Amino acid sequence: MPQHRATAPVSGGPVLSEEVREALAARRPVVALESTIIAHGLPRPRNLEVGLELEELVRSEGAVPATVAVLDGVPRAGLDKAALERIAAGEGVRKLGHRDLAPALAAGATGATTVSATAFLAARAGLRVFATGGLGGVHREWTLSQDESADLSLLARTRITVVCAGVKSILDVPATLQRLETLGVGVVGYRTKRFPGFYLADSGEPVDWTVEEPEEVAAVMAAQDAVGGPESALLVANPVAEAEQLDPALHDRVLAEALAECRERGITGQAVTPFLLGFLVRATGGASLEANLAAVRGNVRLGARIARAWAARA
Ligand code: PSU
Ligand code: MN
Repeated sequence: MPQHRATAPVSGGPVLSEEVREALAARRPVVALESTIIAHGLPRPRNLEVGLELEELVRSEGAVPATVAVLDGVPRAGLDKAALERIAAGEGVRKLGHRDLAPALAAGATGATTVSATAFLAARAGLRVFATGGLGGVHREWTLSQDESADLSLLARTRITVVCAGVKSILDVPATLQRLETLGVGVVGYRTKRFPGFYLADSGEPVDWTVEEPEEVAAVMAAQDAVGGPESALLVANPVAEAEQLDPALHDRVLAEALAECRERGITGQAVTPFLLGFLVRATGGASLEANLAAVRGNVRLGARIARAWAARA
């Protein structure tokens, strides 16, 4: 594998590793990966293994991985192993949404990028496909907290395809789908008519559009560009296999406990999502982690296939 030597940023975008830069220049398939899931979404030390595994998974599907993060105030797409290790170590690694990028850059900070920051930086670099686990969205009790992830509004104004297992089930899924509609973010189910529920194959909500193959996703992407209008994203909702999902009864019981504990402890803001995910891992004896990983792996594999189909059209 070539060493990921950094090259100069392209018109203010993130600094690209040599591997990513060469792939983009040659119009070979590239898949953006986020780093918040590594730094704040998964327990250590498993998270580093997962970060490396996801990159290998992209390569095994014939695409180049571009993990996005900010290191010492420099936004990067394509991390070397040392950078990934720093993100996974978590010490002093901030959680960076899109709005946090400028302060982080100015302060020379190191941080993991959420979906909103990753999608923004990836699009800036000219990447079109991004794979993650579950998106952020509208939190339950939104009427009290007004907590809605910045992922949604950023995706309303960023031309990128995000492969996800729906939105995290800790959220208010119907409200999040409604917001995506209002914001004009396209959603297609991959081989499903049901919107996936992150740890679960089915959130209980329908999707309006279904595609069966990566080439069909690429066709939707091309049509998005052809039809014009606001530069919004496309969500490809890819369910975890039913055999690998979390037991739905266990999910519902433990989630209720997690939400109650979060409320009791007065946890708010950026800390909510990592707290709930961590609680679920502990309370399910690791079963939620396995379902989470299965979902992410499936998304990364599909992301690579979509990136290949997209590159084949160019
Ligand atoms: N999906 C996962 N694990 C995660 C996240 C998503 O499987 O940790 C992260 C993503 O980075 C997403 C963020 O953008 O959680 C949402 O955080 P918030 O609700 O604070 O916006
Ligand atoms: Mn939030």
